[in-house]
Amino acid sequence: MSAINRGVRALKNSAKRYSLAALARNAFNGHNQWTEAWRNAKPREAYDVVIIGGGGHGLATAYYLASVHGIRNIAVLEKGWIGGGNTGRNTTIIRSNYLWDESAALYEHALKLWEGLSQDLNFNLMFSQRGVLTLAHSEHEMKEMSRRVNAIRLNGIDSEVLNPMEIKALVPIIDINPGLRYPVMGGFLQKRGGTARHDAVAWGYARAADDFGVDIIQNCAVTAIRREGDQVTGVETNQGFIKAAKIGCVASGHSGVLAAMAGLRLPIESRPLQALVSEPIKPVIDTVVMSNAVHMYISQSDKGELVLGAGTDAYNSYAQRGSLPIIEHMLEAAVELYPIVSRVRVLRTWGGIVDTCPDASPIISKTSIKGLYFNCGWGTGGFKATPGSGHVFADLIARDTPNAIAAPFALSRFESGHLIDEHGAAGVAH
Ligand code: FAD
Ligand code: PYC
Repeated sequence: MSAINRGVRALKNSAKRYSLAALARNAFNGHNQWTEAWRNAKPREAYDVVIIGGGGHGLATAYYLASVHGIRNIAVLEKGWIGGGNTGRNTTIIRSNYLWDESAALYEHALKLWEGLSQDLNFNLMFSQRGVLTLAHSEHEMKEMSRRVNAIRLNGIDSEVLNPMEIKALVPIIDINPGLRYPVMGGFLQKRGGTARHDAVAWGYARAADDFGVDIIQNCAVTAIRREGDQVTGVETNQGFIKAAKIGCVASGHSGVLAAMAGLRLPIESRPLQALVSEPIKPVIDTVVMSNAVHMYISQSDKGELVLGAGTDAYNSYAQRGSLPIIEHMLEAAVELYPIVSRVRVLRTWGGIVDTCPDASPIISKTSIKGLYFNCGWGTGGFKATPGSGHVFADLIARDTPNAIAAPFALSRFESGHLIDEHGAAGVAH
């Protein structure tokens, strides 16, 4: 299909989906005739770009390749259902308060995109800038916090220090008794930080990419990456061989597996990361509070569930589940800091597999194989980066050269030693 035809189809799809007549028709016919938000595409023989991984980052990459770079002969291959990986498993915290200049540039680029993303995708992502507060529980953390806040502000990113009384005013359910095992000594707040609806991010990008003619192919597992000499030629999948001039791997916890398919080894470990929600209760907290020292964080979803998360499990695994002691440890801390938590029931716990780099920073990089690119290593904190990651990765794939934001995150940093150590900003331990 030509680019013009795809453009015309995108316009027609929009008119069909969003017109008042369509709304009225669907309201009166029992909502039975909504058009699918994206086509259930079957693989074609060849594509200019194949993206492996239909999470937020992969879908965003496809969307920006199409919308910014005019490359529309693209397939996104997802072994399960889109957003069924970490995109649909995370606790949706968004912020850009990182220590080093390179990370500040990357995560702030993402946050700026978040600020206009619902409009850009014409999809309500429920992006809510309710603020993200990080607590300090010791003298050491207080000093570290001053350094961090100064660095963040020097990069033009909002960050402010709060004392315990100010924290209590912002978060009435918190216990600021100085006798606690981990007393609240202070904290720093990024007011522009917040949350978004994670599934909506996958759906919004999928629909927008589909409007540009991108084929989104679910239940399509990549089983091998083929190359001739040092150039990729395509991928083997459970739906057959698909030719590709360029391949972008955006498979989060399974990045190491994909790299091995191409004969590469990444400096990555894959570990379970767990979270849970309580039964829904009336609104009790309208910001996000993180506490790195005790490995727990809390927010409240729009449905009323308390959303609580822990640090990573200590062992490597590809099972999307973690161990009970991590949950118990996190809940002990939660009950101490927020006593009302002891009176709500746990509704659901789950885990995802996160891919962590030795410096707790991502990889956005070309490889030694022509046409093969990796976007991975986001560890416990890639949801917040979704739009920025897709935007710069699309740019890398389209131009075959990294832009200024992506360049520091190339694989070559593990040879040169120019690591970007963001363990302190990771929010949860890993
Ligand atoms: P994914 O959404 O995992 O997408 C990768 C996709 O690749 C998957 O759908 C997978 O099925 C597919 N895939 C893998 N192998 C293949 C193959 N061979 N063939 C085809 N498809 C394949 N980050 C934050 O910023 N804030 C948070 O609050 C936060 N909380 C988190 C809480 C938990 C419990 C977890 C697990 C993670 C959290 N994260 C958070 C991290 C964040 O979820 C991830 O960094 C981010 O979602 C990664 O997005 P992605 O699109 O790269 O990965
Ligand atoms: O990166 O902000 C973060 C985060 C919070 C919970 C998990 N990751």
